[in-house]
Amino acid sequence: MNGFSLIRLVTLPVLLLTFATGCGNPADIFKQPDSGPAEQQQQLSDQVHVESITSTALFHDVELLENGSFEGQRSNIVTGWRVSPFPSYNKSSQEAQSGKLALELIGSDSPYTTLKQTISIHPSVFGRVLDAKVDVKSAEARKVVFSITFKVDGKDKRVWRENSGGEDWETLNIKTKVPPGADPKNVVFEVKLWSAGNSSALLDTASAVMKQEEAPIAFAATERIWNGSFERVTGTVPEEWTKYFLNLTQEPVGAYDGNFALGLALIAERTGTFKQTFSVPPEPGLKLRAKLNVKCSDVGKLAFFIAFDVDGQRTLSRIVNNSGGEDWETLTIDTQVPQDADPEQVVYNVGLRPGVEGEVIIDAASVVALEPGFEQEPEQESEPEPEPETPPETQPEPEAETQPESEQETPA
Ligand SMILES: [Ca+2]
Ligand SMILES: [Ca+2]
Repeated sequence: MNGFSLIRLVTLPVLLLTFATGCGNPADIFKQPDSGPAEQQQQLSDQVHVESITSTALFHDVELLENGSFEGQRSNIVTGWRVSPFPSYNKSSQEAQSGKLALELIGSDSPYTTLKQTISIHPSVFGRVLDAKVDVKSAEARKVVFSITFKVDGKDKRVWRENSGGEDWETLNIKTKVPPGADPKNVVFEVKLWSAGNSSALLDTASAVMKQEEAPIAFAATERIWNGSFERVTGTVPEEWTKYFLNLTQEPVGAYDGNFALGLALIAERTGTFKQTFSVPPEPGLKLRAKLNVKCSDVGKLAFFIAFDVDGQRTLSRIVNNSGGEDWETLTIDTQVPQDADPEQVVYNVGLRPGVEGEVIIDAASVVALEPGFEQEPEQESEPEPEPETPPETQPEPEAETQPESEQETPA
């Protein structure tokens, strides 16, 4: 698969150049005036290498996926893609967005049914923009997660989108810079369907191309928090989240977003915490907008903060709930990533203080990043500045870091 994609990438420009120059030997276009036969032979054998250096512009706007329209399907086998669990968790559909067929993913016994394809990008495009998209139709919101994963120093760097749900097709689009150091042969295009409930999703028109954009791109639409709507819960904890000294419940009534909100309840007379570690683009001066929607009748009992790791020291931006009403309250933190902060270790954290009495419900946890110059995008509403910081000694979180692992898995 990888090798095949690479060959496709490399041979296309060769053919284009051959055609454009109208000569039989594509190596001629690189020939120096004084080249002899031996040199020509060397150039022929180096042809692919030379091409890869001299015609990088042609690697833009070339489709990197195989069978992105899902037209190649037979007996539950969809050409070019891997579906798991396999077999029988996908089928053809005549309800196509492009061509004659779409692919229908069906929920399985596993938490997810997964469709993926590994693509190769050209090494010269590091730092440029990968533009990937797929059309999705799935009735329930946030059942489908579309992601692009880069491998950097053996670690996954993942960018994703969730579906909005409804009766119509929607396009999930990821536009992201290729991170420095990414393995060019191991970029994974993946669509996951959360299996819980009666789930299925139609997919069509998948695409991944490199764009020749070197200007900064807006990260605003890229959500940094995984499963921030708390729709996907395995056991008692939402996927990708960690809890300490809390009972969590999925609340099916009155969600702010999707089908569920999340209820938090203390299990001891001490601060309970709930958090997720996320990464941000390593851009100097990057600004973040973090949000959490809460219902908490006890004013000042719920703290929401974003924590950065700067040379081993924690730096916080923090806000507490202050409406105390029955309606949803949106807590917003606007902050800038500190210089020298570790971009891979930013923590989204919710703390619940001892003494809270009423019900506490949260939903729609979100962080988006804005590159400098993009903070005035028109779709942004203006938000009040967060309240001034209180001193670090009032932070509820540090002792929870040292709690035994088993606390995380304590069933409700
Ligand atoms: Ca199709
Ligand atoms: Ca939700």
